Amino acid sequence: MYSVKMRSSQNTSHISGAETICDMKDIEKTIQNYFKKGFFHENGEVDFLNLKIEKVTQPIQTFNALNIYENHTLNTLIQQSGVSHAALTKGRHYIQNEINYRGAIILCAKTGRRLDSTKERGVRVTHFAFENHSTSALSERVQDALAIATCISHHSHVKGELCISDDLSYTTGYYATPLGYHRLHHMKATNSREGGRIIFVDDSIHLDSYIAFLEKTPKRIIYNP
Ligand code: WAQ
Ligand code: MG
Repeated sequence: MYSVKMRSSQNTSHISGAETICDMKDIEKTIQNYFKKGFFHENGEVDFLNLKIEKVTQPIQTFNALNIYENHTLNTLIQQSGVSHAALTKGRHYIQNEINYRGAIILCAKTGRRLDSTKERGVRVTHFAFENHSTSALSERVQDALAIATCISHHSHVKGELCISDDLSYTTGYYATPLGYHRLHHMKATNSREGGRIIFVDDSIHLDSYIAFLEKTPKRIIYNP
C-alpha cells in the first residue's frame, strides 16, 4: 500500500489538503483526483501544490468508524463529553481567527489552554484509508471527516473534537466523541474562510505518542453500521 498526500496553498496560506492510503494500481487516479481537488479550489487561486507518495512500511491498524448521528446540539454534546464552556470559547477563537491551519489544535478540555506546539501548522491526521462496507453512500467529504474523527477520538484521554470546514460554501460541521460523530448544521455563515479542528483532551495525555499515532501510524477505518 502507498500513502498519498496533497496540500495546496496561496502565498503560503493553506487552501486545501487531502490524504489516503491506496494500492499501487490506484495511485494514478488518486493523484489526478487530488490535483483537481487542490488546484481548482473555491478558497482561492493556488500558487503551490505538493503531492507526496510514500510506501507504507509499518503494519496498518484497523478501526471501526464512529456511528453518525444528527439532531444533537453542540451545547449538550460539550456538556456530556466533559468539555468546559471556557474551553469551547477558546476553541472557537482558534476557528474564527485569521489563520488557516492545515491541521488540528489540541486544547485542555478543562481550561482551554493550548497543549500542542505546532503553531500555525496544527496536527495533521495522515496515513489513513477509509473503507465503506455499508450500503449507504457517503460523500467523499463525509468519508474523510468520519475517518479523521475516528482516528482523533481513538484515545482514552480525548473528550471531543469540534470541526468546521474552512471551505467558503460548506457550513455543516461535526462534534465527535469516542461515542459518536454528530453532524451539526449551519455552523458558520457562507463565504467565510473561518474553520478548523479543535481536539479537547485531558491534559494528562502523553502528547508525543498521541501525535505520532495521528501523524504516522497507518490506519484503516471501516464503516459498517
Ligand atoms: N488532520 C487534522 N486536521 C485537519 C485535517 C487532517 N487530516 N484536514 C483538515 N484539517 C483541519 C484544518 O485546520 C482545516 O482547515 C479544517 O480542519 C477543516 O478542513 O458530516 O471539509 O477539509 O457533513 O475543510 C465536515 C463534514 C467537513 C460534516 C469538514 O473540513 C458532515 C471539512 P476541511
Ligand atoms: Mg477545507
